[in-house]
Amino acid sequence: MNMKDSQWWKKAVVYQIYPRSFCDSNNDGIGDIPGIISKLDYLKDLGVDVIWLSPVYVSSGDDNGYDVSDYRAIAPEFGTMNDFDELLLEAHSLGIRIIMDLVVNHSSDEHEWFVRSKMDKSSRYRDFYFWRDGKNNGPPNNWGSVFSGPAWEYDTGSGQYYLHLFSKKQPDLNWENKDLRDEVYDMMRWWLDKGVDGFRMDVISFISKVPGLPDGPAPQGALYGDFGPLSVNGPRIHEFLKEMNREVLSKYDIMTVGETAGVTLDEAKAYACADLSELSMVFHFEHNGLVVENGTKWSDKRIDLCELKRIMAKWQNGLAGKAWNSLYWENHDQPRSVSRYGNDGEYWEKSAKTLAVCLHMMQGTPYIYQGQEIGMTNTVFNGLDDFLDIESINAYYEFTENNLVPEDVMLRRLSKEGRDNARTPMQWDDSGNAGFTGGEPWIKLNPNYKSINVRKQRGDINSIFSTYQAMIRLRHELDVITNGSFTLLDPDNNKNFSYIRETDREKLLVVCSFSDENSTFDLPDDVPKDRILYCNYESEPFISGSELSLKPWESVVYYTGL
Ligand code: TEU
Ligand code: CA
Repeated sequence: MNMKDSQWWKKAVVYQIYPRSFCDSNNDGIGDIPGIISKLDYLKDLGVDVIWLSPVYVSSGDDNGYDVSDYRAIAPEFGTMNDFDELLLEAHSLGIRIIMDLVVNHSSDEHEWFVRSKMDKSSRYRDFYFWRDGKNNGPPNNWGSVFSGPAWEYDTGSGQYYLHLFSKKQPDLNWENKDLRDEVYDMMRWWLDKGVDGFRMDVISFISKVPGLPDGPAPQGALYGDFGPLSVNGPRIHEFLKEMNREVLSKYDIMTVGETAGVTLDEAKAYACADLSELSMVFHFEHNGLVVENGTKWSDKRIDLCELKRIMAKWQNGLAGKAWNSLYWENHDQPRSVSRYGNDGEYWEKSAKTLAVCLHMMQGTPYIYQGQEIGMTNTVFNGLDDFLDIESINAYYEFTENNLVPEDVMLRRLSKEGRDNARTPMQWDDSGNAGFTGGEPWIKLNPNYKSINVRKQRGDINSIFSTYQAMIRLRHELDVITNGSFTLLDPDNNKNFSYIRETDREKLLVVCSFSDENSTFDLPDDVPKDRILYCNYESEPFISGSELSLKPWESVVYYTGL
């Protein structure tokens, strides 16, 4: 079989594991690989097809594993390579595939390549990174880092600066250098030959920089210039990915997903082109951007439903037949979806279910982030000390010390958008530490684990967990979910999110209330109402003529098949 024809990932559902926070087997407070192995039956029960494993490599620990210091070794806190091999074997024996996080826009400053590159200007590794002379007694250009401060760090030893778009312990790798690219491809083959099933590629849209690294635009009052136009979807990005595809990816039956912050619809059509000359699919960030105000996600902005619908529909229709979508509300960088898009108070359960339905009935490969399947919520932060994430801590100081935002306002914004919300331990049961660890967890638990946990929901047909099971089953069974066209209904209705999926043999109508109030919805003519596949209330919605009455956060899926 031509491997490019299999495309098993179009029908697959992916589950993201953030290993540090998933399950701790040895009570040191840190989740680990044996912990994951012990929960494979749980994932099988949920029904997912693929695990995306956030980084488990040896790391300097500045960004929880996204600063890799050895790409071919497992961090001792997560276990051993034997543990990893066992995980892969056991997952495969259950029919679950595993994709690895590939973090190659940057390495750690403790990676051997960087250590040598810093030590010796004449080493072959010097050019693996971006070393530049300073300008006017300052950095080589005006770029700011994603994690605050300048994107350059001065090295007294060599008298030059190196580039780091993220933390200064994450120096950017220079993809212009073919030796570096070959090293990366070798390492990828090494994992693929071991049997892993693909990669999630960290900020892969950042790897090609505009030569000369010119200044970025800096609106008045901005502390730094924006590297975006000079380093996101850069001039050689598609050349690099096509080369990687030719030399590595195309030789294996795998899936790849690019984390492409800053990707546009047109760019995505190239990255995730149906001819599979680059990646299987990409993550776009447009819906995450709905909270951005004055250029920052640290805002009080609430999501506007009509805007959300417009964005989702744009990607559904824009990529149809041309490239493949990925579908996600959550990951380890985003707040919990039931807190961001739903109602994590009175309508916690209904809204978590509705978010599941609304996303999983769309076209594309869905990603479930650990805990999302039981409706885990944003946590409670009592002060700056409760934040562990480098992004939040650095942002706090940058915004408050420059008098951009008062301290209490900044703390409120960090609580709403901070990445630690996603990183609290997985809530397995209501025992001490939620069954995550018998020791002291590395990060505080969400205090609501006594009411929100796996033990309470697994086996209960009315739980959020069961809704996720049902959505996954439907995706496996119904071709229309994978292949049907998408039509958004009533785009200007700010109380519900409804759409039709259709092939010549099947039709789905998905109606989701995103409101705390009762609402009505005008059914279009000729909608399929033959069979209800799912409804999150006990009694189905009331239909009178063409008017459907919806209860708060009600969702229902109607089906017609030929
Ligand atoms: O994230 C890339 C990215 O664009 C982040 O800036 C993300 O948007 C941000 O955290 C939200 O404000 C990837 C990883 O997913 C993230 O965990 C890493 O910290 C980052 O790359 C650097 O490797
Ligand atoms: Ca452990």
